[in-house]
Amino acid sequence: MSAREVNFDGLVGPTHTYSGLSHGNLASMTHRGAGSNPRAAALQGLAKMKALADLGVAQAVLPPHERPAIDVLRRLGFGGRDDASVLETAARQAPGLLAACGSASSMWVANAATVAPSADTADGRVHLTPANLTAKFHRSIEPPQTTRTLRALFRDEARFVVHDPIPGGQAMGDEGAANHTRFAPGHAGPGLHFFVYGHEAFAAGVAPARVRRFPSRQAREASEAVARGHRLDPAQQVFAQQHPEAIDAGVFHNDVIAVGNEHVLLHHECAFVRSSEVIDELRRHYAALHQGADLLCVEVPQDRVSLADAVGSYLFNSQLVTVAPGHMVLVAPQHCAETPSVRAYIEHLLTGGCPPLREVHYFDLGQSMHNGGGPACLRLRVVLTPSEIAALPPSVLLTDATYTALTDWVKRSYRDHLVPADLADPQLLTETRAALDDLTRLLGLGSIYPFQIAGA
Ligand code: SUG
Repeated sequence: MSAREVNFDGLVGPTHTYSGLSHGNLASMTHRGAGSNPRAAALQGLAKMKALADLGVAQAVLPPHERPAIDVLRRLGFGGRDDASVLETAARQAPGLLAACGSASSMWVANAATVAPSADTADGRVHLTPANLTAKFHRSIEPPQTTRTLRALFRDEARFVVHDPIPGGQAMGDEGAANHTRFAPGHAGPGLHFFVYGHEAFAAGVAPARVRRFPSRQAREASEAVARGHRLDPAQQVFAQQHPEAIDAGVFHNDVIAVGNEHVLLHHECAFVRSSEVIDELRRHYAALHQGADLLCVEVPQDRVSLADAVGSYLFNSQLVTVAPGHMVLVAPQHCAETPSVRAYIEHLLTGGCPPLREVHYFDLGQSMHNGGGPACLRLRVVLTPSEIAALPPSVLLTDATYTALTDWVKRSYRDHLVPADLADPQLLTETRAALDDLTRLLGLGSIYPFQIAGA
């Protein structure tokens, strides 16, 4: 059955701020307290979506979450007559919690869920497991909304299963597709699922996540649970451990150090523990699934691109997309063009270093990048058949008309300057809810947000 990859991009929410919430994510740590521009952030994201759609890549949108999360602040004991008093009390007593509950981090939808296409699963349905995101408080409050949103989009239960997130606790962290890559020629099944974890939760009894300089976020046991839930065949799964040195250099997700597409894996020399064994295992499994076909693994040596340049430029957080059979495009952050070692390496890839790669397109995603979110962080890949695409609410697919409607919506609803202290402003909450109400109508999603759902 024919299938294509649909890139679902997260729309940046109206409360996009820099609060330094992600220890281990160097960009987030560096930009703590800086002024942000939510309007520019959302428009930069939309410009990338439009460019991909123009390249012929199927493109869809995922809506942002309601922030500040008043429901969470109330559960944390900030009561009051009305929502304005909740904000005021939280700002006075616990500004850090308010910043976390106001973060627009749901934009990085590579962390929304892990996905298995219907060609790969035992019951022939598309499986999605929302990530539990237990490693960071501000992200751990995302799964309930992510689950509601995915169930509103993938609502046909004959075709789709949206699981509950994996039970958490810090050691059982699951960060979704950012630590998962699927390989398959032309995206058609059966695919090989590559899961990368940072630590084993139960390696020595109940162990906490390994902490050296920076903690790891993904547990092997969580990835295994996702694979079981998705009813994948063991022959379709490979697990590998992220290199602790990479985590300590700021590689908080595998998609900061490796990217794959169809039959290609581009990875840094320091991405995995026992890298050559991992690559052998991947190639063996891939050949077994696809009549001896080769998985092209391109290793980027440390002496060509250092770990520091890889993290600083976000080379591996580029999207590698197929625009025609055998013709791939690298969708890279502008920072790559400005980092000499990385720019030179991309030239090498384009001139024979990675034969299917024919073009690079650079994008200014500075607003998201300053929080550690490059092109690949902003998208969730979902391989769908034509009838599965037809079962989605049509307005979530990006067309010229939806692009225009969404950019107009951003221009009339978003502020162009915020600092974390602005999250206490009750007027910002009112504006945000009005904007999200408009958006759910525009996307044909019905009521999905706590403020729209009585008693949620
Ligand atoms: O989880 N940054 C996000 C960036 C996520 C990037 N995603 C992928 N690599 N797939 C994170 O660390 C920073 C928010 C702040 O500091 O205000 C933040 O959450």
